[in-house]
Amino acid sequence: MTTRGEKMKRWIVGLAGLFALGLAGLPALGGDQHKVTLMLGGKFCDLYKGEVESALKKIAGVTAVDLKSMKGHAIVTTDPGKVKPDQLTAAVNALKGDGWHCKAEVMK
Ligand SMILES: [Cu+2]
Repeated sequence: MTTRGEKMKRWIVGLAGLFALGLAGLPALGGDQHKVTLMLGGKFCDLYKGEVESALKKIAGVTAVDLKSMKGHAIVTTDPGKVKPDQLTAAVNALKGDGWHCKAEVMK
């Protein structure tokens, strides 16, 4: 025989289980992104941040480029496993113009 109290208890346990699953899922979502910090250099490169940003954003798998949080650096958010750090540095190293060029290395 099931009492009202037992039913209630089962319901609460079930709800707690769902809640725990939800919590477990959150870090998995958060871990779905990856950040690479590039140290920028090169003659007058700091005047061409727009070029750096658009070159990095053109790479498939790059979801965000942050040039503001750390002076002289680009914090690049990528989908994990889709972008190799070498692709990011290569894109920046290819930027050059009349009397300027950019260089990047991955910060460890
Ligand atoms: Cu640095």
